[in-house]
Amino acid sequence: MASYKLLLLPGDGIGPEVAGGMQVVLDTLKETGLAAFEIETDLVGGCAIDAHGRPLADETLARAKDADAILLGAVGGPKWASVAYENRPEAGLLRLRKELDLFANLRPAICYPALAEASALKRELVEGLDIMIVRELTGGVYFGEPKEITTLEDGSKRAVDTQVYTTAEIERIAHVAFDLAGKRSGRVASAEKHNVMKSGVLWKEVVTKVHAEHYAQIELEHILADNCAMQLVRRPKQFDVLVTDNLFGDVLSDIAAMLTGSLGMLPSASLGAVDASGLRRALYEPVHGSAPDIAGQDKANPIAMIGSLAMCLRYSFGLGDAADALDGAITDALAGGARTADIAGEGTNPMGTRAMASAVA
Ligand code: GGG
Repeated sequence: MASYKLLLLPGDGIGPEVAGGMQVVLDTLKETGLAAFEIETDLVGGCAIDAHGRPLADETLARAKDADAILLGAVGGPKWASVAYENRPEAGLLRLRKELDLFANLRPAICYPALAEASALKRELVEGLDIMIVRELTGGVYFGEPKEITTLEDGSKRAVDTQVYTTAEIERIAHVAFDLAGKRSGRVASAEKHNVMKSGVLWKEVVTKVHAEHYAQIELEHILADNCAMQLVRRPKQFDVLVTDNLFGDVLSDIAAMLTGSLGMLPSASLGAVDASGLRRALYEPVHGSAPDIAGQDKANPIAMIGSLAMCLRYSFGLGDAADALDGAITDALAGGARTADIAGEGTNPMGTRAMASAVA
């Protein structure tokens, strides 16, 4: 039986609870004899600030580099609101993504049949919805310099964030999107704002070139990010693979989440490049944050975290059948009526995090 070394970083808020739910499922996978997992647990985000004074210790980063895959819960919370910006909980996650060069963030937004009524939209608009958002994760305004707040002569302030993209950064994320589309419906929409942003002009130019040179069989549509947001709530099933930059990807995937019923439903994979030995670094995490308002109450939906484990099996370990089985278990649990509070309708008695994880397991 193959054995994989996983680094588990539960993080803050509901992170440890959803990670605990995922571990119930991991134990079941282990019992099936499909694969064995050696799990090392460490700190990231606010809990790491409390323990080490920094949101990501160098030792944790070294462990992350050594693991076959990383599973992360969520980071952040009001407890660390007064921490210096450079040292805030989110900086730990951003450092992990940057240092491991996890440039390709895959965020599938799937509307499970049993949840069509829980969607923010009418059933007919979301039934069968299956969008793959490909968010560029290590560039753009998240990392561009300068990034600062300065004080002007009159005492008022000036804040600057810088959006930077290079040809190489856009090329590699475009390849990921087109390759994925080749295995799906063969359609890619590329969202930017070339009408107001130079980085949008370059984004459109490079995506067009990669398409023409390598993927002529794939259908490509360029769409302005604001129109894309509108189309996601107007007619979401027009999209299959949607590739976009770091910031637009964050915003558009939160919109897409509400089409599936809840932010608690969206898993993600953050992937690096495949190296010479065929391996790549990868981190898997739910799209949602630490939800401090419900932390510690056994209320959080663990499906995004469990779905992230399914993505780990698929993309890091090539265990496609096991990933399909896990996705099927989520479908079945929902079809059987399992609901946490975020996806329970009016008058329904929701179950807790642990009960939902057990239903899937
Ligand atoms: N599980 C995701 C999470 O904790 N997100 C909080 C965060 O740091 N978000 C930054 C971003 O991805 O834009």
